[in-house]
Amino acid sequence: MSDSAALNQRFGIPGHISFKETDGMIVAEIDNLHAKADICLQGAHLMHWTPHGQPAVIWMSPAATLAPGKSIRGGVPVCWPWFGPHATRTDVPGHGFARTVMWEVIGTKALEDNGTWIALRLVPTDATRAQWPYPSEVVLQIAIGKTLDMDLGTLNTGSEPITIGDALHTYFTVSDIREVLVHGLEGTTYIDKVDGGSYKKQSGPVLIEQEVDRVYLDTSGDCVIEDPGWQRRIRIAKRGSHSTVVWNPWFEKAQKMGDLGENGYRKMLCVESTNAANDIVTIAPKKEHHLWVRYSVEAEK
Ligand code: TA6
Repeated sequence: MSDSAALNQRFGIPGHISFKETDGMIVAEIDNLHAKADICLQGAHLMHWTPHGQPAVIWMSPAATLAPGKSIRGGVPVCWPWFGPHATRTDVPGHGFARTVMWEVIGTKALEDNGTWIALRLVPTDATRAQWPYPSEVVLQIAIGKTLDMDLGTLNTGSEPITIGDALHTYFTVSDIREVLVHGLEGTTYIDKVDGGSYKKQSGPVLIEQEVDRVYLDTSGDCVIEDPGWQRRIRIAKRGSHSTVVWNPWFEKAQKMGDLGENGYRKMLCVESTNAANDIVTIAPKKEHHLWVRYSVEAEK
């Protein structure tokens, strides 16, 4: 029996979730009364979330490719157990290994509000242990409905404290990057990675008129992407994260990256709920840390 057939037998729920194999990759497809979504089991990578009657909320690059061990451009990459470059090692991937290794489905459920719940757990290997030898378990829970809820949980199964950085590195779809505003970060301090890592203060909402790559510090409140072109606001609520990354590569960087598609940078904006910079997390033995987000769409006021 194929992997997808076995998964459908054990975790498929008619009217909610099924599993298919595409280019050798296993994908969970969710289609319920509220929305459509799909999740690649490699990286527990949510690739799309489109509430019925809405333009897609989560952006996927038209030039993205699904390939074993390769990160996917778009969706919600899971950055774990570090964010950005490793603090000391150069032989390990930026943003950690979680997004390019296999995760296993450990549960699915039809929710009372007609949403769909799925839980996935990272499958440790010799290769992951060589990068991260600390006893731990990481589980991503996702509830797809009128809202998109994601909970990245890390359990310290060892007898010593562990320290992690992590993020839900979410790509949101916008009508035109030059038109949108990001509210919720006014007056906060950020590290400007486009300007030598200098510390700056955010004045007013965030406008995107050039490459933006900023780590906003001590930020735990909601962010709102105001998109006048589609007369909608995307609300990003979170818990367990006190830093927020706003990133758009703009034209030149996008050209160099080569996997955002023709002018793809104009249709996407990353607002990432993170434990990054000084916001790394130390977890005591047998304790857990949860990074939780809720994405929702509101009509333009
Ligand atoms: O979160 C912003 C960032 O760290 C940028 O500096 C850029 O590198 C982006 O992530 C994409 O990283 P990736 O490894 O997915 O190409």
